[in-house]
Amino acid sequence: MRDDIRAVLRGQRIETPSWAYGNSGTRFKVFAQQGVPRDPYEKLADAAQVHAFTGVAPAVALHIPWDRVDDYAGLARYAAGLGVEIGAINSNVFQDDDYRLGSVTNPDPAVRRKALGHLLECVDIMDATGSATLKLWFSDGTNYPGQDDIRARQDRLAEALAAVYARLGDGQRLLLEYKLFEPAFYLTDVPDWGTAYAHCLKLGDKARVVVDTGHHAPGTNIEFIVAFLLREGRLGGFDFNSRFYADDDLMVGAADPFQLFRIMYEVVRGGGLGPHVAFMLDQCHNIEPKIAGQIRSVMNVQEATAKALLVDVGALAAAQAAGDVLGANAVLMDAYDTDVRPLLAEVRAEMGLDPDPMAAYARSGYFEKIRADRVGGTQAGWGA
Ligand code: PSV
Ligand code: MN
Ligand code: MN
Repeated sequence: MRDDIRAVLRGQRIETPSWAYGNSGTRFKVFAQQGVPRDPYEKLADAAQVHAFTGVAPAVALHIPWDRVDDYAGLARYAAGLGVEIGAINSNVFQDDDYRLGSVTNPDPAVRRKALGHLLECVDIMDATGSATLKLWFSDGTNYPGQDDIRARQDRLAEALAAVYARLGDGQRLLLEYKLFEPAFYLTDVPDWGTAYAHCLKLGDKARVVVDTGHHAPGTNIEFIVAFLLREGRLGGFDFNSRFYADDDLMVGAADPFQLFRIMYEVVRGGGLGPHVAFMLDQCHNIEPKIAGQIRSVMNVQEATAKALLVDVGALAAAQAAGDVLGANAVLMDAYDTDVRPLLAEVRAEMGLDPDPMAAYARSGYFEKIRADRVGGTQAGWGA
């Protein structure tokens, strides 16, 4: 197997979310699990396990205020001591009563000021932790036609984004996330990549779009969006997860591994495998064990990446140029149909890791230890 592919796989970097380690659920029920973290420090410790067994998950995204601490610089030092670092800072302007009619698009200027204050606080936390990325997802929208003025809400959104953008320091950037619907059902203020892209273009080069794979209508060609944004230099990253019906937040690559491969092929094709694109997981493990669920997810992304790297680009280009429809499709499918698990096992061995992260984690006894040590773990924030 080519050395350059192995090198890329060794250097891959996948960020796990702090909220994946705490209890989560649906609006019907949060199922408490044993051994879940009681505070942000324990979430980092769990994330460090995912990195220890995969070697490619060195960063952990925080969610504020779910991960609020007194000393953020201390939290970053604690992370470093565990062998991980703080990744994206995720804002939360969707869980206060004040945000019933929206946050930065709320018709009430006082609520807008409060929301903006939180977003700016998140940049302070980036300064303290050394995080380079602010990830913004807004639940803002309306439930009924006529409820509020669509254009005015866009103006308010643009105003808030501009204020946040102006606060970003050198080396910091803002990722704007879109979502088709939910919790608003009639209108969502950032419903699609086009809206996010347009706002980012206005803001400047430090503003990029983040693609959450669960945030599209069924059948959406997500790889087209990825190809387009990469081509325009505006793909900031991914929130990876799987969906069957809505924003299911299931393990990435579980529902549709072929889609994940197609996305990763466009990433490779567009030169997106690098630090300028953040590969984040945005998942909740409602019924499955959390650390193992994250390890499995990281492995799923690795497998899709390996297959994407295996595409014979020369043969593909030749078939495409010749108008050989079946030949071109066969080149892509050959890569997808390759069993890359032996290759990844070898790559892990080269990194000094166990070739089977799931088994190695199970053998480690970490879960038994946290189950005994931690009593009364907290919810991730969802379903609270
Ligand atoms: C809500 O849909 C959501 O899943 C968004 O995707 C955010 O990225 C995430 O929550 C964390 O706020
Ligand atoms: Mn997301
Ligand atoms: Mn989501």
